[in-house]
Amino acid sequence: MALKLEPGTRLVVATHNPGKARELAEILENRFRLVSAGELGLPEPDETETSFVGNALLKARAAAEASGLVALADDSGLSAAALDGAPGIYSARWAGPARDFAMAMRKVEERIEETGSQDRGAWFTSALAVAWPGGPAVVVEGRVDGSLTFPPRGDKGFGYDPIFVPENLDLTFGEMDPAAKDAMSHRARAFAKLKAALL
Ligand code: ITT
Repeated sequence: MALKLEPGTRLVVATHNPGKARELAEILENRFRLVSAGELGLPEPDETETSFVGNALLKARAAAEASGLVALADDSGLSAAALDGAPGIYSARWAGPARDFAMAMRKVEERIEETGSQDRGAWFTSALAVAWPGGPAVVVEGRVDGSLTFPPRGDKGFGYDPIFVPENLDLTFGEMDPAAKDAMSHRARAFAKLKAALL
């Protein structure tokens, strides 16, 4: 039988990142009854895999097993072309335990300057995984391309949004309205694939 996610399903959104949780809630609209990992007091698993897809599956499976509910997890990050894709899956870790993204954005700028490269190309990736308790899991990946700008601009969004300008636009994700970001983001593109697969 094909895997389906029925509208109205109780779905645990397995993230401890409030910016991500808000965006996922916006993108999922009112399709599901969302429960947060925080509400259920779910532990944050160590992200021991070496890819976005691997870590998204790991987080979704852990939340599904711990809650007994269908779980959705996102693993995402910013990749700089001049840094061969770094920080990538280490995007959250570059901000340290205090989740200091002003510092993390300076680090991206400094590391690129150290390479001497003029390439400011960058992309965001989001892997979205859905896992059923004791059962199967599905994972998809979405990506948005663009370029980096320094110093950071805008106070909307979260994480690295103030240094990322999506292709063919002038505003950073940090300057765009949330709905405009949601219409083109890596996370929205991953969800479109999930929708095609599961809804
Ligand atoms: P969870 O694992 O609990 O979901 P996390 O913040 O640790 O939260 P990740 O390991 O997936 O999540 O790290 C992704 C990091 O990449 C995140 O902390 C952001 O800084 C950055 N990132 C991902 N999507 C982003 C977006 O849309 N805008 C800006 N930064 C983003």
